[in-house]
Amino acid sequence: MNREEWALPVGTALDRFISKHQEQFPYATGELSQLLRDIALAGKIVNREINRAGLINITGTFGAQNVQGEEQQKLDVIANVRFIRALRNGGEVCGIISEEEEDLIDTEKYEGKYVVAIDPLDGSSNIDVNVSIGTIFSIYRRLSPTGTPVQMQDVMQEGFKQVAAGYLLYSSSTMLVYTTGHGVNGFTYEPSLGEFILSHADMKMPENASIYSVNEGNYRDFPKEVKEYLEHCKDKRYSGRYIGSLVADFHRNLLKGGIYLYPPTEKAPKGKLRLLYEGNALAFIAEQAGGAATDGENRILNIVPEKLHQRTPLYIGSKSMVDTCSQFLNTKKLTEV
Ligand code: AHM
Ligand code: MG
Repeated sequence: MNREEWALPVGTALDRFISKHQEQFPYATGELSQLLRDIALAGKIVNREINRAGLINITGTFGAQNVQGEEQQKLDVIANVRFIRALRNGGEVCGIISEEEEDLIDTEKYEGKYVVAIDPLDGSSNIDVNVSIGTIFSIYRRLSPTGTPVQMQDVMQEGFKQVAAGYLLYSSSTMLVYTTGHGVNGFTYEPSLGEFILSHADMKMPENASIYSVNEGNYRDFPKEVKEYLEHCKDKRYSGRYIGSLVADFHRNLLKGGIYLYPPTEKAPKGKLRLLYEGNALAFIAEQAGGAATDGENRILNIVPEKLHQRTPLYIGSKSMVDTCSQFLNTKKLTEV
């Protein structure tokens, strides 16, 4: 069946959409479908916590730091616990890596065929100020045999091996956007029904656009080639839009077209964002929607991970904007700053 034949109308509930898509794979056992349902359910729970955040005094820092030495917010901790619990209880996942956890988590569900990488609450600096935040996830098929404990090799796979990836955006409405490698679909949460409903079918990132999204406060620390590209954006009179929540900035650019940049800086010579929790999932979605993602030299999805919490520079968005940016970056090889 081609994509048109199984396309479902806007208004279809997520559950039905997942089941219908499963039917196009004759040997599918339903485990990936169940895993996606588990993630959606955990997303609903986290969404509820986020909506109550201001009321029940659960915002603010938790008094701990995550493995990157950043302050953990209470909601970061809550989201981390909720997603890990949902994934562990579901039974389809033998291992989990999380931006908020130092090590690989063995779920002890040895029959689970999948591993998940997750950033449970992205954009944490925006939690306390009621600005959009998100959850990002990547799903890989394990490499080690089922029936045995998860191995490090299972989670250290290149991004192009993802079987599914997506994000939840907690914003003016809550959305789940995901791909299984057959296009990108977006579902809006209808709170009175407790359902995600297909609202954005077969999403395509506009090929060219005029939004650039970067923390320009870091401008002086950017490599010369990045500064030149940003000058080009200004010469073109592009609009600058930066929320400071990667999911929200990415989502806007997915709908309207644009480029998001997190270049290396003096403080963070590999950039700030993480390859396994942020870069790979969004790169997979971007490519599936016709966009592109690079670290300045390599396609993000081709990078072989070396460390769980590895960081990467990220240039992601509309294809022709990322291509132009890459041309600027590669006029000379990126100078280390
Ligand atoms: P987090 O996962 O700790 O929230 O950090 C990632 C966030 C991204 O959502 C966002 O795009 C970026 O960090 C903002 O960083 P900065 O404040 O340096 O611009
Ligand atoms: Mg993050």
